[in-house]
Formats: sequence, C-alpha cells, structure tokens
Amino acid sequence: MTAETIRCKAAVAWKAGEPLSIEDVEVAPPQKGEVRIKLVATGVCHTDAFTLSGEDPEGVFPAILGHEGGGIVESVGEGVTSVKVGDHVIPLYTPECGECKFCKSGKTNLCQKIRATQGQGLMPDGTTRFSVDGKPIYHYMGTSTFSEYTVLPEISLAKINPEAPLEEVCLLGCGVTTGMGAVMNTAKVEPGATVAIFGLGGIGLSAVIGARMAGAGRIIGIDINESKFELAKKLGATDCVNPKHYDKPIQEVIVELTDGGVDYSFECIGNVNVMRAALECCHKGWGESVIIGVAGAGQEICTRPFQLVTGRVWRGTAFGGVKGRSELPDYVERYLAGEFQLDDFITHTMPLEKINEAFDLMHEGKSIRSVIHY
Ligand code: NAD
Ligand code: AHE
Ligand code: ZN
Ligand code: ZN
Repeated sequence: MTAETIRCKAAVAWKAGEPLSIEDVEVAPPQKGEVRIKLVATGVCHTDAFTLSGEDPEGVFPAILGHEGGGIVESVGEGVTSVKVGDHVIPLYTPECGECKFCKSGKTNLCQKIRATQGQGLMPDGTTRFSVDGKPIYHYMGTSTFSEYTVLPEISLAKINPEAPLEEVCLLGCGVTTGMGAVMNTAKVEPGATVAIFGLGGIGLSAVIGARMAGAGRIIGIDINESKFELAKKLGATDCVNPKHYDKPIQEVIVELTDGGVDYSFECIGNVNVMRAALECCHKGWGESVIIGVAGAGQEICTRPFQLVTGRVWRGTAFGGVKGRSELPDYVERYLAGEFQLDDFITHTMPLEKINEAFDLMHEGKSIRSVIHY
C-alpha cells in the first residue's frame, strides 16, 4: 500500500538565533530508497544549539533540527530491503552505504554517498519531505529528529534490538557513541593510560565511560562548571580540575599533575583555545589529542609546530569513528548487556512542546542530556 502524507507536530527553526516553534508539518511519503519513521524519543545535543545559533556554516533555515533519535519504521519507499515496517532504528547523521570510496577504504566512518545534499538540508534527490502550509522546510544532518515523523535514506538507519528502550538508546545516535568511540575506536586508549578530558557534558562524560572501559589508569576531567564533577567521578574520573582555580594555563597544570603530560586528551567543548591546551598537555614523544568539539564558522586552531615535531599528535573524530549500520547495533547490545548505563545522562525529559527549555537548560549548564518523549 502506498504511504500518504502525514500531518504531525515538529519543532521548526525558522531563523538562526530564535527559539524553535511548534508547528503542524506535512511529512511526505518516503521515496525510492527512503524510509519514514515515527520518533519515540530524541536527545538534544550541543550541536543542535550550535547550528541554531547561526555559527554553523552549513546551517540553513527554516529547518527541523535534531540528530539524536530513536524511532520505529512507519513506511518504506520503493526498493528498500534492509528495514521493514515496525523495525526499531537509530537515525544516522553519518550513513554507511558500503560502496563509496570512503566506505570501501576501511579507514574511516565518513561515508560520503549523500554528504553533499545532506549538508544542504536536502534528501539525496535534491528535494525536501517537510513542508508547512506548502512552504518547504529543510532537513538537518539528514535526520531531523525534532519531529514526530521524519524521512531518511535507508543507508542512514541502524536497525537495533527492539528490546532496547528507545528513550535511552536514542543517546547512542550521537553523544554517547561519539565520546565512547573517540576513546576506544579513534584513540584506542590502552589499559593503564593517562587521559585528560576537557568538557564534561554529554560527550566528555561518555569519553570518561570509554576511558574507564578501556582500563585507563588515570582519567582527569576538566570543566569550568564544577556541578559536573560528581557525575564525572561516579562514571570513572579519578581527578577533576577547574581551570579557573589556577593562574597558569591549564596545559601547564595538567603537565605538572602527570609527570610530563597525558597519553591521550579529548576536547569535548568546541573552543579553539581549549583545543590548543588539550594538545599541549600531551606527553612529549607520544601524546595524542583528539578534537571532538565543533568550533564556529571562521575559527582556527593554532599551536607551535614544535609541539608536533616533538611527537604529539593532533587528530579529530566524527561520531567516534563508528560505522553506524555495521557497528552501532553492537553498542546497543553492549548497553543491554549492562556494560554501561545511559540513565545517568538523562537529567531531564519533556514533551516536544517544551523543547526550548532543553536549550535553556543546556546553556545554563544545568543539564547533561534532555530527552524529548513523543
Ligand atoms: P555540553 O554543552 O553538554 O558540554 C560542554 C561542556 O564544556 C560543559 O560542561 C561546559 O561547562 C564545558 N566547558 C565550556 N567551556 C569550557 C572551558 N573553557 N573549559 C572547560 N570546560 C568548558 O555539550 P556536548 O553536547 O557535550 O557537546 C560538546 C561538543 O562536542 C560540542 O562542540 C558539540 O558540537 C560537539 N560534538 C561533536 C561530535 C562529533 O562527532 N565530533 C558529536 C557530538 C557533539
Ligand atoms: N557543519 C559544520 C560541522 C559540524 C560537524 O562537525 N558535525 C560533526 C557531528 S557533530 C554531532 O553532534 C560531524 O559528524 N562532522 C562530519 C561531517 O561530515 O559533517 C561545519 O563546520 O560546516
Ligand atoms: Zn550531536
Ligand atoms: Zn559510503
């Protein structure tokens, strides 16, 4: 049976810098190779706030933001074979087509099959499935989870175990996978290593969990908001440091604390000055720093090249280097097996109508993750 247009609620970002507006949107049926899903829950990540602020060079408006969702397949377009109606899925802003140069390289999770149209807020055929009173609304990161229903390409869905609570595993659609993956997959932190994690929000705390699971010997959490320290310690941080308590640069403080620097550092904020500090607190000869945070348009990183000449390594990661379709379902299984918890992250839950409160709580430093329940 051919699917019909659905009318539902969505939070629309009409303009940069303005609160989201709850609207009745039309969601067109999935086209060839596409899938329409009913969202059950979505987290709110700092990247949503970043794009809404107008700092994202790829930010297009009006758009439906959101990229940390969990949902159930409602209908499928022509030719879709890998998922069926009723399957539980996590939307992927990093798809996995399995056939592009990037997928075939085996060296990266950055599938590029639909990256160009995704960055323009469009489906792969160059059009949009969302509209309000006939006016097209752009997609966001290929996911647009701040809507009761959304449409994605088949290659942008990870099919997961239906026993997993979507209200929790939605966080594996971005934050938790990114932080854990950065540590275990990108950096490959080894047992006994000393690790510094800058920024203890959803991403940094997930990196703390990853470091604990990797068997790191020392996990130093750094944040200017000390209310984050209690949870960081519960999750495995051995030390918590507030840079505001020191007169000298934080990299010097960390180098002194660690007999010459850390083996691995992670920047989980999006601040280019902290990115420099994260590199420079690494141990001479081998320390590696991984950039996770997303910095605003026009910003650049800098350090003395001597930092790299003398063996420090600077790298970055998107979605923790995780290949969504082939590897994310296993993260869900590991969660179900009790290897890590997600409820600690969910400081607030709310209906879609209150989504602007989730952004306020994030900006006030009061939340780790707000999860919208549909
Ligand atoms: P968040 O707002 O929940 O957490 C950020 C934390 O950084 C807060 O605890 C804040 O107090 C702290 N902080 C701010 N300035 C600081 C400073 N100068 N020194 C120390 N701590 C400071 O954000 P989040 O959702 O955890 O996201 C963190 C960053 O990661 C954002 O830039 C986001 O866009 C990015 N991100 C990247 C990826 C990726 O794939 N690379 C994925 C998800 C999120
Ligand atoms: N559009 C921005 C960059 C935003 C960005 O870096 N996004 C990360 C994911 S953040 C999730 O919370 C990412 O995956 N990047 C890889 C990619 O292909 O976008 C800009 O600067 O233009
Ligand atoms: Zn995110
Ligand atoms: Zn690909």
